[in-house]
Amino acid sequence: MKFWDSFLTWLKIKKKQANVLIVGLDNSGKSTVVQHLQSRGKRSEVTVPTIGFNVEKFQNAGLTLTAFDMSGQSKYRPLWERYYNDCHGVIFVIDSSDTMRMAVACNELQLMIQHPEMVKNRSTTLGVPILILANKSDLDSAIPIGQVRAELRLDDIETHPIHLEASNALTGVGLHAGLQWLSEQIIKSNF
Ligand SMILES: Nc1nc2c(ncn2[C@@H]2O[C@H](COP(=O)(O)OP(=O)(O)OP(=O)(O)O)[C@@H](O)[C@H]2O)c(=O)[nH]1
Ligand SMILES: [Mg+2]
Repeated sequence: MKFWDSFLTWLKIKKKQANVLIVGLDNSGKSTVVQHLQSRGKRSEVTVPTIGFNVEKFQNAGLTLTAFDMSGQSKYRPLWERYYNDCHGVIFVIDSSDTMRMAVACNELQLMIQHPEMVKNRSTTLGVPILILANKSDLDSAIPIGQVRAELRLDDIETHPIHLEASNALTGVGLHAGLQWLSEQIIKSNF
């Protein structure tokens, strides 16, 4: 079966499957990001706070991505680590206007990258690639992307491939570029 899967993938008849974990604090825009990536902007449903998590699929760069859209509420955050073992990439969504909780977001990011399941990667010495979306960049109260980089201490992270992209999940700005980077990193990791 595995041979057939690989053979069909090689023939480009079947797309390679990868798991992407979507995390970040509550209200940062995770479900809105997923909704946009899935519908390519054709639909605009109102999102409700996620309970537990939702699983959605979409395609990009020859990959079929299974997205685990996790709830960001503090009582559900312990759920995130249960999915680290089997994830090939992470989208960490930040509300760029939520300056009061930037330190909380930074702490959650640090906890995640230090988790043993996130450090090991199939065939490289680097950990799972992480796309950080500085979301809600359309809001006047959003801080500049350079400040998001500093507040999250991204320049200190050496264990994981990291990419920071400003985004607006309502219009889709930044999402395609960010997802393209993540897909390329996943393909490179030869999972
Ligand atoms: N202005 C603006 N609003 C956004 C953006 N992205 C999401 N929102 C809004 O932010 C609110 C929360 O979005 P969700 O996608 O439900 O947030 P979430 O991160 O999934 O939240 P939880 O499921 O509770 O963890 C909604 O009202 C969205 O419409 C954005 O880029 N800009
Ligand atoms: Mg949600």
